[in-house]
Amino acid sequence: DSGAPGNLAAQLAGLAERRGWTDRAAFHQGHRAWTHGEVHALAARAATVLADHGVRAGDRVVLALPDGIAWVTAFLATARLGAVAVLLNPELPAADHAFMAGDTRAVLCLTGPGLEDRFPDRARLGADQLLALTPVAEPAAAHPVDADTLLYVQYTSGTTGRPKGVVHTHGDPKTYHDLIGRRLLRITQDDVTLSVSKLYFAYGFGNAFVFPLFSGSSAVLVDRRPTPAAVDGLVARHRVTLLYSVPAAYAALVADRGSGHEACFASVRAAVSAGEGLPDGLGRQITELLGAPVLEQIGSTEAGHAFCANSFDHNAPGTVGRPVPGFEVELRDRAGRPVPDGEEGELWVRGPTVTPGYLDRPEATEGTLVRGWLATHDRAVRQPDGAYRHLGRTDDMEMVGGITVSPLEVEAVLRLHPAVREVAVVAVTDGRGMGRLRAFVVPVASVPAGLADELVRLAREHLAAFKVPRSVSFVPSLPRTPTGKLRRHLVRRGAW
Ligand code: 3SK
Repeated sequence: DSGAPGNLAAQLAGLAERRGWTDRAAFHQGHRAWTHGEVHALAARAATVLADHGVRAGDRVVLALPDGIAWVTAFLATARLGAVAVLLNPELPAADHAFMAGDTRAVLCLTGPGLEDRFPDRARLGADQLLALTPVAEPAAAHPVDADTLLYVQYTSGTTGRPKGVVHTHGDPKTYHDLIGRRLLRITQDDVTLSVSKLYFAYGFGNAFVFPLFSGSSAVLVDRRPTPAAVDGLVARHRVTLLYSVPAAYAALVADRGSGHEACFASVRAAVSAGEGLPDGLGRQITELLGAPVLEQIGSTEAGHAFCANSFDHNAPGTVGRPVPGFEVELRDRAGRPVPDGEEGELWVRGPTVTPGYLDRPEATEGTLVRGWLATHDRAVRQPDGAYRHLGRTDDMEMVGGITVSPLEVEAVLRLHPAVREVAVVAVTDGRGMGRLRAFVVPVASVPAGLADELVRLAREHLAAFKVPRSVSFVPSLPRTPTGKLRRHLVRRGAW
């Protein structure tokens, strides 16, 4: 591997060797643990299995897998070959998977349990098969690449509702770790991570894959989103020190308090929150429950990981913190002029891990990346201490449970129902301060009995679970501009 120092898989295997981490646990799943040495040895052999299935440097390989050792092995094996991993949410509907496999021209699709019939027109390999073939394969040499060679693609929804592939390079993960894992979170080999956010998502990828492998620490992997009771059990069993989650999951954990589980959180030294803003008061409740500081941060798929973050040195509750060292952040008005402290503006970011662009979408790239600055489409205000208070999104996208949802996509599905004349889908805040999707529907005539249930069923048939509206309200009209454009901000506020 010494001939391929830029290759992430080779870099990590070399690091584990040099630092003496090979016998230390890297990942825990169920009742098993894999050491750093085992993980890199598995990946080197799995690379040969992928090569036997036709994967070459530069090829795209879909990973539609739940979190687990197969995901880790598949990612590192793909990286080792110099191929590009396409990280997909395994819970997406078949049509989304087909679109993304086609968009990336994937040569091989690695599928998890229950997804055997996905990607019918492409070469496929099940996670179980990959793990069964790996021990008998020879280890593959790492393919030489540069720091700016593409390593992985993650999908993000665009304002048009059509997902776009965001690319990142072999050099990016080390930078996430140097700037955030090591410097801000002070991760050492003794840490144990639990991330409620999954590995296919930028936040989970950094937390539970990159940081443990670069620090010699370990992560607990869970193949589904854990319930509060499961989080309690995992924290206690593995003596988790770093908990990464999103506000909705923290709220559920807090709601579960009093069930006698508080003592199991004694090992936790920090609770990191991202994905959407923490509602007022929730941060304090989390600290009371866990006995640890809550460090809120904000990032994006395009930035790779967090670009603003609170840290042990500077933790300003109610804010997403200061710019991560190495990142520049500017607040601009709609005309692109800088706005002064205390005034609301749009967040623009420049930094070492910002994506070079969207896969095969030069126009979308030009609209989002302007002279090296990334338009995040977030609204924020800068405080005198340099920390940013997040005020929401500038565009029409909605945030639910830390995931961006295109309301246009949901509306398009609901409009398929013949009783729907117009529809607007927005995130409304529930009693616990969490964003939930609600559909406002103008019916064609009077509302037939059972229409709300039928619409939710329709959405379930066509969309991923997190895009299904939680409630439906029937209204006589929707607020529109004179040119017929929906005034979505008024729908959100219920003010028309
Ligand atoms: O969603 C976020 O705010 C986030 C935070 C940290 C890393 C990555 C992401 C997407």
